[in-house]
Amino acid sequence: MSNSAQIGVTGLAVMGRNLARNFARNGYTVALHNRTAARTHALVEEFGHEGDFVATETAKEFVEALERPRRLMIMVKAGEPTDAVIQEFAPLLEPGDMIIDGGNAHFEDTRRRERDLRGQGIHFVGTGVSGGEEGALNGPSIMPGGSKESYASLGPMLEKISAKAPDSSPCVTHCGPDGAGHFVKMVHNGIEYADMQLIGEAYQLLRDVAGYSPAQIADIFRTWNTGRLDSYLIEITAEVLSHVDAATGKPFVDVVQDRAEQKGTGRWTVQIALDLGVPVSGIAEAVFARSLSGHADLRAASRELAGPRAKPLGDSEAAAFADRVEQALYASKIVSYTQGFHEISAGSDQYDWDIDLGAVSAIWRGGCIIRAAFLDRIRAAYDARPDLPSLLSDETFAQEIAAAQDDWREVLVAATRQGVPAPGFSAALAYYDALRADRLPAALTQGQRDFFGAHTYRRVDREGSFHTLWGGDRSEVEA
Ligand code: NBP
Repeated sequence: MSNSAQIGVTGLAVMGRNLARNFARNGYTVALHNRTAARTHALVEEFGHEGDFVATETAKEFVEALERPRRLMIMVKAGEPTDAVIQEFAPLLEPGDMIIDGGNAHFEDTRRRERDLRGQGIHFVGTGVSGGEEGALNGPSIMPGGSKESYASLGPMLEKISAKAPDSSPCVTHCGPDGAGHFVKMVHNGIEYADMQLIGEAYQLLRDVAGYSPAQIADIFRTWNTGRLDSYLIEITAEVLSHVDAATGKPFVDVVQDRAEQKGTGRWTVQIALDLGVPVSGIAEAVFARSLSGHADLRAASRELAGPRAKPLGDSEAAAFADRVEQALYASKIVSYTQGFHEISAGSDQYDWDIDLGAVSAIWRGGCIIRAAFLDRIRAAYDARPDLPSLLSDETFAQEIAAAQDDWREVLVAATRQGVPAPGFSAALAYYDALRADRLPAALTQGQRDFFGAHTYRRVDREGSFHTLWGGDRSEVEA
């Protein structure tokens, strides 16, 4: 068994097991290890015929099964388990070996682990993996960070097991050093939250304002999926909406409790955006909408508050409204990607990662949850102009938003009048209008800050910082 495996996977729950099978199906010899050995044996028993596996029970056996330099992939629960596994294996490794963490780690943890292991000559490769269980088996979108040397050794293997975009290119790119891969994965998940929230709002508007049934809305989504909104999430939304609960005969969506859960990467995206000073309001609204949905007691206590209840439109108006909702959804989606890419760009500047935004959009075209035809256009925008200040500065996107905006505004008017919450659509439009505003009330905010805290302000007509003597004669002094 010794030194024969090109890669080893430790942590063989759903993700690790499927990634290990994916490597084996692609012709690699895969060493297997799991804290509880039963999982390792179950994998070999069930799927051993799919390729070359080397089952191991101890850390020593596992490490010895790997060819040098060793490639050891960790697929355990993110957080302390990852540190525990690193502590178990690192002493057995040698300079040049690689530890690849494919879990959903916080990028700051990845930076710390990379730093700690660098001293020992071990390459720590924090790697985002998206696509869930099915993607892990048949081709995920892969976002590795870590050193260039590690990518030279690992890249070809990751390219082989990754999803392929519609133009057949592999959905993997070296995102940048240390935590870059996990940072990109985090923002991917933040964008996923925003996409799901916007789709949810479109559904609710079509249901409450237009008066369509879930089955009719499923058909509308299917039609949208043949156009510019073509994406995995729109496709599965139609599936979910057309599903009927076998026990009650009701639409499935009506028998599920309306409380959305979250694991944390969306929240991290917003927390980090706050630290970086990047306005990701659409992603934040998506995270808050999930939190709000979970406050069952608060919602029950507030249900009788005054306000309109939506009255569904007639058939002819409903169809026109649905077209408007498509425009609002598309425009809001452009804004949430704009915000997500802004965050990646800010993270890249802050940590010196030099992330190629066009390459990132290209690897999200297959395998991952946000895969969408639209990402081709984002890539084209960044390829044409790598220093694009914002996606909204791209002429094509700007024109599309210009064409959508009247409908977008009308949809929000209808939502507001009828009391249907649309925080994602509304945050996206507010962001758009704030960016295009000649003047923002931030001037007044600075005035207030100077009044109560002598925080100073800058003038539009001269350089320098100034303070007004608010408590005195209100003359201005240079600060
Ligand atoms: P889980 O996140 O449920 O983790 C289970 C695995 O962690 C098992 O192999 C378990 O070993 C191992 N483990 C734990 Br728990 N504590 C350990 C410890 N102290 N030492 C060693 N091993 C330990 O598995 P998953 O859903 O397959 O996800 C794996 C990673 O992939 C996670 O980081 C997750 O965030 C990430 N991810 C998941 C998805 C998804 O769709 N599920 C998508 C993308 C990324 P045991 O068998 O002995 O209990």
